[in-house]
Amino acid sequence: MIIKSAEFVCSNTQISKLPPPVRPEYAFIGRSNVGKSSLINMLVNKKGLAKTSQTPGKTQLINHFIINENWYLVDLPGYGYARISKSKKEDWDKFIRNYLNKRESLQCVMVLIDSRLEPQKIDLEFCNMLGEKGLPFALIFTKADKQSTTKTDQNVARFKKALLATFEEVPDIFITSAETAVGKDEVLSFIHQINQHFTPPLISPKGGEF
Ligand SMILES: Nc1nc2c(ncn2[C@@H]2O[C@H](COP(=O)(O)OP(=O)(O)OP(=O)(O)O)[C@@H](O)[C@H]2O)c(=O)[nH]1
Ligand SMILES: [Mg+2]
Repeated sequence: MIIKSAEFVCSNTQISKLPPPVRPEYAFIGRSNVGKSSLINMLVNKKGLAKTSQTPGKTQLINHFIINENWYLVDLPGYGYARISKSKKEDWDKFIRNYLNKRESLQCVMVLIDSRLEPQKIDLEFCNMLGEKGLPFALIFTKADKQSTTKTDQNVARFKKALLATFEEVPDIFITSAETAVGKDEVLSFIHQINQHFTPPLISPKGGEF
């Protein structure tokens, strides 16, 4: 898929204020600092579109970006940031769960996993929660430039194995790097495939191509 345009639309904490659910949407989620915002920028060739930082906890709202005037990428705050107050954590849980439960146009949750790490309990729990809700998800391993392919493959294999303790099959898996753009074509063509099958609701979006 060729990216012709990518624009910021809005930031929200309230589901009621999100754009109308008339276009296919893909949410990027994962631990704080895993590289969600960087991956979005890499996919759409626009450094600085989603705000990134070396300090975890940078993204704090539900951020919608419209791509090719016809589908949304959504940047979400990360989970598992230790230096966050209990009440903030509860707020996070509430509004992310609410978003995941209620967003009709959400086509696939893209769960980002740090490819340098062995399977982390918090990531497996998050995947299990999605599985219990019946929400489609894909796994995106990030920061693959930071170590050898062998090491990445080992961690991916371990994660798959851990998932198979609770799932019958593993979801689609992508290995990516925001630095080298590894995995870009694969992720975009995955999204493109799903976009092709999106059935617009009664109000159809104006113009544009998927
Ligand atoms: N080497 C390398 N660094 C990366 C990659 N992706 C992200 N980073 C770095 O990791 C740090 C965190 O990246 P972000 O994209 O802000 O991470 P995030 O998941 O959006 O973080 P929060 O919004 O805080 O949850 C930044 O310093 C990025 O430059 C990657 O693929 N390779
Ligand atoms: Mg971010």
